[in-house]
Amino acid sequence: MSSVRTQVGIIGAGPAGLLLGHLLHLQGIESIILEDRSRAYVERRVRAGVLEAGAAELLRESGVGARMDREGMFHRGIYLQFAGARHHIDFVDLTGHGITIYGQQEVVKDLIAARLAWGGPLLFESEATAVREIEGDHPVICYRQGDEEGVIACDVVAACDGSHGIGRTVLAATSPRIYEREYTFGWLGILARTPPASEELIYAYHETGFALHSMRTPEISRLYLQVPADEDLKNWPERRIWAELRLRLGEPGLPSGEILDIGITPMRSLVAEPMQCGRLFVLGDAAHVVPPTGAKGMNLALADARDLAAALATWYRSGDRTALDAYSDACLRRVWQAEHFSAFMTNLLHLDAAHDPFQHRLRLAHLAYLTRSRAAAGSLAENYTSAATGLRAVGSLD
Ligand code: FAS
Ligand code: PHB
Repeated sequence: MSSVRTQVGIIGAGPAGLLLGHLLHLQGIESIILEDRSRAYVERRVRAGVLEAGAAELLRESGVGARMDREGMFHRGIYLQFAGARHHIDFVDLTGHGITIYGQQEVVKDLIAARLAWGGPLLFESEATAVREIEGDHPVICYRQGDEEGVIACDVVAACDGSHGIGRTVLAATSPRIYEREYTFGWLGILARTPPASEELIYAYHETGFALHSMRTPEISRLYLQVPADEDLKNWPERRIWAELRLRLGEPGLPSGEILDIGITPMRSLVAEPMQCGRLFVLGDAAHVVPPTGAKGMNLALADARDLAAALATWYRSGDRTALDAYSDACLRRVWQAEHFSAFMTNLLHLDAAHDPFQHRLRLAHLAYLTRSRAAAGSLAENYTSAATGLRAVGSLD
């Protein structure tokens, strides 16, 4: 049994864990990151695609944004497609902020490369199996790497291990309040080698269901279709996927292409309160999950990492625990705003299970209102870009 010591033990090498480790390093604070999967797996996993301006700026300011600036795509806004027409919502005109399209796996690659470049401890294929003594001053993480068992003694444990990790389990033992909503539908997502049909994202509401046209590069499209939550991929041969995308997106000429990745993502909302207990701090999907309609998941994870890194830097520098004790409250204000917006966008753009005609007309009415009212469009833009509540509005490293 190997036993090592560090200041911050981090579980999970997703956006939250990797950025936390990076920001702590910039403050001279040691950490060890445990990641259950291989490097190849986490760098290949296709997930989110949208970075808010604050998140992009944070990556840039902390020295890991160079490739994002070269390869990321800046978008002024999004399109809403409904009732056979397409309408642009110009975020820059409405809020002064746009968004950057840059795949989550690219963010993960950049953060892993930065950590390995300075020799930061990052243990792949190492599963955290237990977290103990979180109520004391010396918590420990037990982990398994192959046949080896190990223990990491630390001052603080940061559970960044996603919605199925051990962090949520350990937190659950402290009787947090769990707020949860399951949706009756999910997203069938494909990554396809075909040029995007539009220069910006298209969110489409159609009487057969929701569709989203996103992208990763000028040659690679990322496309989603609303499907029943328990849908079987076998019911979706490629021909049917492309036909339904053309119909719902209003893009009869959408070219098909080689499908590079395909999967069905369930839709749910969840918040665990509080996001901390003693020396355990929980970040990202381990603490909160949002339906991806608002493009918030990765941005929330990065924002939690920024808040916790700033609070730990103050605590290590001066012993002042104020920000550390307020970590959960500070994050939850942002999280609940994002939960509300994600639920709003999900309910606005997806068919309900009953295909209720009254709800359908309410959706069309609100979509039409968004295209007529600068105030309504401004509220959507402010929430989508987090212009009022995002990274820039919380915490600071210095
Ligand atoms: P992550 O889940 O990214 O990372 C947690 C890491 O911890 C993983 O690498 C996992 O292997 C590791 N881990 C788990 N248990 C462990 C243990 N016991 N020991 C060690 N390591 C452990 N968001 C969007 O905004 N748009 C999208 O389109 C979108 N699509 C998604 C598709 C899927 C299939 C999923 C699951 C999520 C999607 N999300 C999307 C949300 C997603 O982007 C998350 O919000 C984001 O990954 C959260 O980042 P982290 O909190 O770092 O957690
Ligand atoms: C994506 O590009 O994967 C994406 C974009 C916007 C969303 C969800 C996913 O709301």
